[in-house]
Amino acid sequence: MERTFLMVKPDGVQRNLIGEIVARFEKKGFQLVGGKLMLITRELAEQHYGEHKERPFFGELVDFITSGPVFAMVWEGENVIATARLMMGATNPKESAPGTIRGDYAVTVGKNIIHGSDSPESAVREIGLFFKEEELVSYTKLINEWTN
Ligand code: FUP
Repeated sequence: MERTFLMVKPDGVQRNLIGEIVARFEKKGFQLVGGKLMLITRELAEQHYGEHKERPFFGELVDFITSGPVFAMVWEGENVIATARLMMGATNPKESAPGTIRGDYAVTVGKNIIHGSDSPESAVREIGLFFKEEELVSYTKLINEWTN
């Protein structure tokens, strides 16, 4: 079953959106297999956002993501990587549709509430950066017979 890494960023935690975001993915029919509230070190932030190292906003991005607690999660389900990206909305909230998480709750690209892996390769890399294998729990839910 496909897995993705999702994270409520410091702005989402401060704005009390953890529950709302978890609820959206649960109600959609995806399954939470790992989750924790944590502080990100600068080292982890620089690894996580390594692909943006040369971008002008890299420093601000690292400052922001390390500025307060985040809620890191692993979710499982059919096509969860692409579907979670759709549910998040476009990176820039100026372009994210109403009904998406960023479309409903975010205004600026710098503070856009949620991160989600953008490909199967990123998902594996990011899950490995944030979680140990023993922190992830696979289990069967009977309700999946109604959604899958
Ligand atoms: P996403 O995968 O949607 O999180 O978007 P990106 O990987 O392109 O960008 C990662 C983060 O960098 C975004 F969440 C916000 C930040 N960013 C900026 O601050 N300015 C930009 O111009 C682009 C991205």
